[in-house]
Amino acid sequence: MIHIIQRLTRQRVNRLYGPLMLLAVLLTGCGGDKSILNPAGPAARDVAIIWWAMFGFASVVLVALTIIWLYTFKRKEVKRTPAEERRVARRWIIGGGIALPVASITVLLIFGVPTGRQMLTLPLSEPPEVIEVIGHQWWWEVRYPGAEGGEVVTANQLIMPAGEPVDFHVTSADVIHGFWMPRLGGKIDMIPGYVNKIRLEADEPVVFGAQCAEFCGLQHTQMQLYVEAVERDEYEAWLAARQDSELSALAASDQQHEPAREAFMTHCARCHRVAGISTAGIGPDLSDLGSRTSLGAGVMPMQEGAVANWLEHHEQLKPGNKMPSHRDLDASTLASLGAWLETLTP
Ligand code: HEC
Ligand SMILES: [Cu+2]
Repeated sequence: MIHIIQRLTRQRVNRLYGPLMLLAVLLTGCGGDKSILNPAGPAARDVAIIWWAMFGFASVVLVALTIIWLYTFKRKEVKRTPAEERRVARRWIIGGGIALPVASITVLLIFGVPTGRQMLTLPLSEPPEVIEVIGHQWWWEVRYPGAEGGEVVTANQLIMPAGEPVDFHVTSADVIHGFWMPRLGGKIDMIPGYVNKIRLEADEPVVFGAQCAEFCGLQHTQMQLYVEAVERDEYEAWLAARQDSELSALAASDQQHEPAREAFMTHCARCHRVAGISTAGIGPDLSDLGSRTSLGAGVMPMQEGAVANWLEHHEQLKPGNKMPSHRDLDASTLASLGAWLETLTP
């Protein structure tokens, strides 16, 4: 007897397991640092409200249609003349096929248009901060043209001031990419040869992720961007520490890393910029690499020894990425290059 009960409960639990797991997976979409349902700014909040309203309305429609559909099995045959039949059919077509969609689309536009409008880069009395983001296969170049003391350039991380609108000017160096910070609002295409603009704001200091949202090749999913919104004064200090003059001193700071710098000039300088040493922009700017939270646009966390590990294994860590293999360099050279690059922490 007990045996049978046990078996039955187990079966019941087993049967519930699938739907429960599915629910759990679906609910993960409601939180996290890349969820539109976890808004961190005014535009994203409006988008989330519209999303919930649409979800609620769609649920009501689904339930109503299901009830009507079930009712059609139950109801008794009504005798109608062909003319009556046509009139009833017409009522459904006009009501459900024209009036309902027109009404719901109108309501959607009433709320949707202002939401979209607040992301347009319309003139403001005080011009907002401009941050330029350039998509590359498969990494992000980020430029701060408005920095006091000259433009600042970084890669794979975006620091922005919180509590004020920021205009993002986005473009691409190769194929079409998509700039998307789900917690701040709408996404926008990054198109080669054209600059798209979007205005977004973070309410308060926060850290979250952005993601390339337009399929751009093999490592599209590994094209992630670390975003951090900070207070205005912290933002300015962050920029000041990344002025060329500051970074150049950093790159040349001690004799110990002289061999690594030489190896860099021979093998890496044609693609990477390190302020004060090299100027190329084919790969990510490495001038402040030591201060990053991850490497390879989110492929691996930054920690001691991570850069050497990336240099040695990047072809396995991010297959197909556009950096050539470093198999011609021995492990100790790569280790010294890694150790030096990790010291570049403004
Ligand atoms: C032909 C150009 C090229 C050369 C030469 C090159 N790299 Fe790269 N490197 C790249 C590209 C492109 C990426 C971006 C890969 C990705 O994430 O998809 C990259 C990524 C990196 C990264 C990760 C940067 C980040 O923001 O996460 C480091 C560190 C790096 N390279 C160091 C080096 C070193 C050190 C050398 C010399 C031994 C070197 N690279 C040589 C093109 C190059
Ligand atoms: Cu992309």
